[in-house]
Amino acid sequence: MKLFSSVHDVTDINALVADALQLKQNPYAHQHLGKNRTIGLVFLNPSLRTRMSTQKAALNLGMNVMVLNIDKEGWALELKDGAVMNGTTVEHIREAAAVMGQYVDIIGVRSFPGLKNREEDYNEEIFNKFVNYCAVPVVSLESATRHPLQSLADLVTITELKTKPRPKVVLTWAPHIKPLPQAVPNSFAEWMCKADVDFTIAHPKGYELSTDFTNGATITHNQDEALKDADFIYVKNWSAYEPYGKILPSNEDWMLTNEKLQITNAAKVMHCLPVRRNLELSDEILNGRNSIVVHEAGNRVWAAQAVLKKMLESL
Ligand code: SN0
Repeated sequence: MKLFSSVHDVTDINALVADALQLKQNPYAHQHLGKNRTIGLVFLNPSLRTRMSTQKAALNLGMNVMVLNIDKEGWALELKDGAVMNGTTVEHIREAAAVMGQYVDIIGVRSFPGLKNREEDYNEEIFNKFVNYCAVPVVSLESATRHPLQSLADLVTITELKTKPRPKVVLTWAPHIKPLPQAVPNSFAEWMCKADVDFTIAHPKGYELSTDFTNGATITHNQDEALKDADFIYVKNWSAYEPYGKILPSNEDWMLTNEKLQITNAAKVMHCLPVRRNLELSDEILNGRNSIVVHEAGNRVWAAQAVLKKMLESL
């Protein structure tokens, strides 16, 4: 595997999930693969789980790890071709990415969307520049439109904890005070549409995701209807796709509570984290027995390790 940027880069998602669960049983069995190999993790935005779980995954495989918080510790990066760099940017992404490719065998990149220009974000301009200029395999650590390592960990978690062959999985929109990317819900939707689950998306009117990601899902504006008999509930806020990056007024009643869980099949509640308590998700759920958010975050290691193992095998 030379690129992991979406579900479309994976030939068999069930096999990849099985690999991840196998690695969870036996984390250190492939240390020879990473010997004398280095991964560089480049962050243009904050991270806790992605950073630590991907480092851990690489260390489990015997790799060396370099982390660069390029937004804070690197030279201010110019992204536009043809720019006259007489302002605040110091180094062009063409040189920066190419040079990093000289030092490492695999690069991981986190590049959030600006949420201003939809075309720029949905063309993945920043992420694709890294891919084009670094000349080594690239793994997405969340790009403008997707978070595939998160989605793989989510599918690993559902596969591990399901109690029936084809569980009902519901992605439900949650309130927030800041416009957040569509990357996590886009990505979760496109993985679930390929997985062996019965998949429903619930959101208030106006929060329709791009149909490029939701093809095959049942979509409703009625949260109660969606939650009925759910086995897994995936809670996430996102800003509108149209008008792009905007928050629409008054949907506070979409926060999940214990009362709303009554109509589910004792659903397990998931969230990619970080979660804002009592805004996106109530204390009672996060502190209660239905929440699996920490378990889910733990599985980030095995998802990342399954992907890095595939990349090392193709070096
Ligand atoms: C990011 C997002 O894509 O929604 C990362 C999730 C893994 N989340 C945030 O930016 C949260 C920011 C906040 O202020 O709550």
